Amino acid sequence: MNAASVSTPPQEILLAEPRGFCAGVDRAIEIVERALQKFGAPIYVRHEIVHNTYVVNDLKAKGAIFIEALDDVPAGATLIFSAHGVSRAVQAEAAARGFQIFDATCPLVTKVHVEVAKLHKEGYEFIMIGHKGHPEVEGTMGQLDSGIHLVEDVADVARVQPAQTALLAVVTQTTLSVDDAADIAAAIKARFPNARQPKQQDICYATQNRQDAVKVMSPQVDVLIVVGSPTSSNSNRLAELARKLGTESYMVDSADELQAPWFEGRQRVGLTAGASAPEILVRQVIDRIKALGAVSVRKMDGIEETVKFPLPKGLKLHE
Ligand code: 0CG
Ligand code: SF4
Repeated sequence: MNAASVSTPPQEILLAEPRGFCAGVDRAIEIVERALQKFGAPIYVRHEIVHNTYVVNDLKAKGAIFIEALDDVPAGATLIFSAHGVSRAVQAEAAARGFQIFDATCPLVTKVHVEVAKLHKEGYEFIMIGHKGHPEVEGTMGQLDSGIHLVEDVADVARVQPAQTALLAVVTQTTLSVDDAADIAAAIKARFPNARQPKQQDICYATQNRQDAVKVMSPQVDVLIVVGSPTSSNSNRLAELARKLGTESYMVDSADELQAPWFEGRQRVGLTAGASAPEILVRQVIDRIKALGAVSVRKMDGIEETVKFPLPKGLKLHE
């Protein structure tokens, strides 16, 4: 970078397509909103409904109470499970306590739960590719009492010790790096050639599409901004992917976190958002980058998402 370019303001913002809310997040937020309208505050939500600070604060202001332990939910309350899903133990405990329950688990996460239960009945043991401690991993692994082994990377594959290898199936978290998951799946196949891979990738369409858009955009920009909260797996993967492709990248929870030096001498700024990050934050980020000197915004071409999931029963206002 020469001295002249250091003072050049960013000229153009390139907007990734698709970006932001997926169908599972839309549905999960709608479930909380409707429960608040229909039953009134407070509505209890187990874990952040989706991993986004703005969304959680907005729902808190409307009367949602976010908890981790069911002990913190009073008798007779309405309880919503987050989009990431819950274990069988949490489901059973919530039912035993008699809460009115609405399940905002994304149908694409539920699909993995159903597959695990079905193959378990057939005698399968599982290797799950995912991030330890992530609520979706806890929920999916918690579909069974035992027999699911977590691998986080290729090195873990060498260490995993299934009780048998004749009936072994691979499942994954929905929001992983597509490329890392493929490498880990290949290592599993090399060590356990019989292991059954998911029929269709467990990684969801939204994760795949947002990563594909970053792959197209990265070589065309000098820096990539990802709107997303630190707890959001799929958002983190977008910034990480850009960096792997050699593009400087920063993830921000809101426009306030943007730093002027990131844009100095950068002609093109890429902008995307994780599946849990609302468009209002993207607009605020655009305004801030414009205030720092960007003059235009250009939307990239990308595939249009039309996926929509139905709401659970019992949430229509006049039902
Ligand atoms: O990406 P993860 O799984 O951490 O979840 P987030 O809430 O950010 O987004 C989609 C969902 C559920
Ligand atoms: Fe569902 Fe994928 Fe969205 Fe998660 S990121 S809520 S799995 S569509």
